[in-house]
Amino acid sequence: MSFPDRPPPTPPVASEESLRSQASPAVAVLRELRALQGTGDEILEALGPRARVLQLEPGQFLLRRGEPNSCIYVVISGRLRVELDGGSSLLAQLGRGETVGELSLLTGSITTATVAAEERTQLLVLDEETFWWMVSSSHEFCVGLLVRSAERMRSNTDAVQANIALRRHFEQAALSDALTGLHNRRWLDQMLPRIVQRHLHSSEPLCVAIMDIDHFKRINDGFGHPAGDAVLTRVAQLVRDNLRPTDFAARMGGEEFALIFCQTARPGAVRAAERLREAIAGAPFDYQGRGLPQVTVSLGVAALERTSDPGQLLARADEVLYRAKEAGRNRTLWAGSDAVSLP
Ligand code: GH3
Ligand code: MG
Ligand code: MG
Repeated sequence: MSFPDRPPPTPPVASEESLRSQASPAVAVLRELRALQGTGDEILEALGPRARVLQLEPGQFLLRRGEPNSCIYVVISGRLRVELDGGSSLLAQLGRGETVGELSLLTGSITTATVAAEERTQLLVLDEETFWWMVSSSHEFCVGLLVRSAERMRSNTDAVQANIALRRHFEQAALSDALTGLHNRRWLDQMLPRIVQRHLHSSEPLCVAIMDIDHFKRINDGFGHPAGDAVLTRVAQLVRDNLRPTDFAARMGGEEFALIFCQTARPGAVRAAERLREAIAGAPFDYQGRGLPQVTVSLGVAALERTSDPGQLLARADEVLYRAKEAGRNRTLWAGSDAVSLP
């Protein structure tokens, strides 16, 4: 069950009037509640008239996240649902003898979770004064309170950890390419400016290459789109195998990749690009046991200049890539000079 979209029209907490009309809970009932276990009958007898009984209907709210709370509630019967925010992440379900409200009461802060009844639920309500009276009267109550508070904190920490892991997972997914597992265009747009800044700041050389698979359309047309996908995946693997750990690779889209050679001047970047081009041109490609034509790539390399921004850097690499295509493909050219490698 999840919470209704809208709060119920009736106020979640019963009025004083109706509270008073409820009979005091019998000592026998109190004695069986986990929260009060071990507490002597004398204290339970004195507690009876001080405590109130509250009944919630299914879906009715007891506490709302962000609102103040000054009571501790013990479940007599029924079940409560504790969520971080209404309707989404279930934090806990509380049954007979379990308590809620102690953390906000102890810390004097707002409620950190939303609590509602999953079914018709009866609660023992200890207001602040009664709560502190119990603390000073019953050692067993204090010990139980400590244990339950520790459990509650542990479960909250677990939930926070799980949320952090989930967020990391989504952040990671948002920045990587689903097909190849390389970084994606969004990553490139976010990271390249930072990488450029870092290199400009430290006056270290940086090169960027754009690599494009030659006649990729022919693979799609001749062998089908899934075969094209298999080629993209294999090329990405060859990229990973042939780059240094300090370099970066991203799939910019389609059959186009950006390679970032950190702390590398143009001759080193061209050598790295050529090594990769040769590895691809020499690698066997197949799809479902069927051999595919030799795959080749063309690359355009551009070096960072003091005046260039990330956009210009990529544009210059793209420009030379275009020239490499025109010059016959399966080659690396660099910006600002003639071809440095013609196979
Ligand atoms: P060139 O040598 O000039 O680069 O020619 P090309 O055929 O490689 O380039 P073109 O731009 O004509 O074709 C690229 C093709 O890549 C067209 C597009 O349908 C295909 N493509 C883009 N993304 C994907 C993908 O994720 N998977 C597959 N299988 N094909 C894709
Ligand atoms: Mg292409
Ligand atoms: Mg292309």
